[in-house]
Amino acid sequence: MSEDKIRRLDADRRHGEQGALTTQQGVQVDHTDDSLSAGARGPTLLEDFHAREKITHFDHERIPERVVHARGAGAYGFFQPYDSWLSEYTAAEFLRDPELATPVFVRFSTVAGSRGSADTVRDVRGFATKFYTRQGNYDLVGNNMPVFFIQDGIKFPDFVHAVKPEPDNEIPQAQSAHDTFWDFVGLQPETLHMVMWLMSDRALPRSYRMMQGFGVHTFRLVDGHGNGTFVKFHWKPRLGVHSLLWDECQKIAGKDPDFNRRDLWDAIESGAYPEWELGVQLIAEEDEHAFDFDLLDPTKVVPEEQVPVEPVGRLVLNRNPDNFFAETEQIAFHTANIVPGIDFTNDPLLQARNFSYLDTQLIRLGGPNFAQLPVNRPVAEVHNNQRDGYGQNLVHTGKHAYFPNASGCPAIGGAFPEVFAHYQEKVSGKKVRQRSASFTDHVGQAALFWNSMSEIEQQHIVAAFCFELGKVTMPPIRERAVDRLLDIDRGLATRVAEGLGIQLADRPRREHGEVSSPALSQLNTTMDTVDTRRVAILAADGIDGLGTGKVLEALREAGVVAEILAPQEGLISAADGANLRADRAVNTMASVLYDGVVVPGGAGAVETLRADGYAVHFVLEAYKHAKPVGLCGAGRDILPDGVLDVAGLGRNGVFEEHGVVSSDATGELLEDAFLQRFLTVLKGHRVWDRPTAHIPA
Ligand code: HDE
Repeated sequence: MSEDKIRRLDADRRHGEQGALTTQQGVQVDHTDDSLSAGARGPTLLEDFHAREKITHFDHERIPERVVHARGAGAYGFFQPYDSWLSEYTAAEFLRDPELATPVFVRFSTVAGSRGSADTVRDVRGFATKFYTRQGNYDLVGNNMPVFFIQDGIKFPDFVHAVKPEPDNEIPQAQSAHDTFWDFVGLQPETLHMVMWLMSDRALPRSYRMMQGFGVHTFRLVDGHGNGTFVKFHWKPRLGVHSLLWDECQKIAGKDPDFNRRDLWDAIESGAYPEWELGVQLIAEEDEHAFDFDLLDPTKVVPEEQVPVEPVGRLVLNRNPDNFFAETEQIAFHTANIVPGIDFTNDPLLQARNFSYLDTQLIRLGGPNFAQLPVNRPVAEVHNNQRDGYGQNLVHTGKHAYFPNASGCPAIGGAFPEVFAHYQEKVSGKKVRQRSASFTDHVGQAALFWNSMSEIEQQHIVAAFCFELGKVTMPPIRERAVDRLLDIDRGLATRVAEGLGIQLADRPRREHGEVSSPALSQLNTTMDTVDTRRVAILAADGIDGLGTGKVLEALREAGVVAEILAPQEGLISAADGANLRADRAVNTMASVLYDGVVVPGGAGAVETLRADGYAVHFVLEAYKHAKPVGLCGAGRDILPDGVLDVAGLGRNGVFEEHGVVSSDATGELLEDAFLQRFLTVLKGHRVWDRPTAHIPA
């Protein structure tokens, strides 16, 4: 971040935080606990300017929440290219200069819910990045899914009204599992590809730090001579792409509705800075029509196997905001905030967005001067003749607020790429209200997505359809939606129809062949790391203190966030006198808030834990959710006899079966073997082949 920007932010931050209590006018007051009244039991006096000002300001604290993407969390960081190879394609300095770290603010969000809704709902996630470049602010306002529900922005109000809570009773909050959403889907088949993504694990991210991001539209890069190249933007997370299970999501929505927000905040506070790689798919202008879909159609991906994603640079988030409202709430993204070297295409969804974002900020932020808010201010200098308006913070001097004027200020800039120049695309056509014929295949890529999923991902998709459509109250809506699936894949439609107990129409499916794109399966994104995974160690008095300490140390050394949970917080008296402290009481947490669990040895401790419903439920639930379970020595007795027979717990030595890692003696705990196996399972995120039907949910 530039020194100037830091200085300005610091000045803003200091405002109102230091010194004695004053009114807005700077008058010091010595009492803010009682109103001014005529006698201690008398009426409050109108002349109490301090009380009136305080309450009036409070009355006006709220601004309209975003009409979509109201719920979000953000952070500052930087973007830096690896090298200068993109210079051949773009004049945008921040993408070309490897010496340049451009400051950014990124805001992640859910789409449908209100500002106070839970983080772990089934939904698309926003991934919006503001680059404070030296050539002006550039906003890449993307999502964690590479396609969208509709092709033309004119359908956006219809789509959003359908997915939002129903208007008569405002139910349900932050969910697509209701009649109006599925009514729209059934009648508007261009939604189908995106609906497949929404029913997939992508809609349930384990963390914002473990999501891919996509610019969605095809944009243009423009080189220093004005030549264009089509581009698709991709963000790939360093930690791989990982999801929660739907059952977990629903439980976390109660246990910790701020789960994703907290995760981002905690990671940054602890110095585990989230990272993504920016990649681009480049397509030459002359190849515009080389695909069996239209590049301008935002319901289509360009398969990575066809056009590889080439790495450009790295995004690191390393600073939490100081004030949620001032920064995360007031940040104003706009797809039309672009810089020299980047341009739009005629994607009709993008064209509508280029209108909508400025328009929405005017009502949300109360007037045309929101770009002066600290989080929105460019680091590039701003000079123009725009004046006045609500919330004007600048004191413009001089007489000239028009152009041309005698002083010639502000001067007109030089030539591209110093100034922005629109890509000189040739356009012609009759004025028509008509969808291009090249936009009509709504199911080919939905089938591609389905074909590219692993068996477990397909199972989750079927379960998601059954859940969502199971909440639909009007049978014709449900039936039409299932019938649409027939066009994608008969197997999918049959499984969903069976799950819902409805009869599938007897008509042929459309043929798409078995084409697949392995890059679409998130199981192919797993990275070789356990960084910031959360592991609970269940403990109680009588625990094997030394062994537990070693597990804790080894996990933390590997980058895991390991926490000791005990029936009470505070000191634990270990069997061997070692010093251990519980980080949290087990009943304030839940297995759904962790990625794995370890029960160390110590017969006394395990007896106490076994008598504690929370602890037993904790391990069983972690097992049910396919998480790594580590059981050492007496820790193997945590569960009722026979429950985990499948894990081969009777065996000697260090043993792993279906992600349950056990060692038969406490001494073994110290062995690398136990930890190595546990960490290997943790790297895989979940143990998808674990049989769990015998454990209650
Ligand atoms: Fe948005 N979208 N959108 N959208 N969108 C907004 O802008 C809109 C679309 C996306 O963290 C609003 O400031 C229209 C696609 C994100 O502040 C609004 C259309 C994609 C965010 C708006 C779309 C997005 C928004 C609401 C169809 C993925 C949150 C508040 C033409 C590529 C940004 C605001 C943040 C927010 C309009 C479609 C992503 C109303 C009209 C496609 C990440 O302007």
